[in-house]
Amino acid sequence: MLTLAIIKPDAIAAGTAGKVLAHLEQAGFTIRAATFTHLTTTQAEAFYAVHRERPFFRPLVAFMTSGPCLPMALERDDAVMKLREVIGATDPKDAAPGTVRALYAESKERNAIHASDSEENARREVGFFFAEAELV
Ligand code: 3AN
Repeated sequence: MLTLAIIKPDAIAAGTAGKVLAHLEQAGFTIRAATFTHLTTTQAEAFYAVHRERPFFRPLVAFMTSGPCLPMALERDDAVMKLREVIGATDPKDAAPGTVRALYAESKERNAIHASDSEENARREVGFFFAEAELV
């Protein structure tokens, strides 16, 4: 099963992307596709369209377009649920010890990594960044 992760601009800027990736590999995930990219405003708005009405939508889009990020399709059994476990809660203050966000996130917004939250969203989000032919 595949899920989508994005190592966010804060982790890239902090130089912790490699550590985050090592953490995910250690947790049994295999990289099936990855693309180092700098999202445009249009792309970030489309990706986070479900949050359009939320008060944090504009700051979220501004943050996600503030620098490069690393979207990846990751494979593992039970990938969606397991990746949510491994990354921890949205706010690093609530994230369980040893999770990616507890270790590397700065704040609720600058929280190091995105992960799909359902199988349906994982299919949509993997498809947002990668064509089927790019999944190796
Ligand atoms: P998660 O990334 O844990 O699935 P979501 O889907 O609720 O969290 O929110 C998407 C992104 O929006 C989060 N990763 C975070 O960057 C940002 N975000 C969510 N809630 C807030 C908030 N209250 N204030 C600022 N940013 C937020």
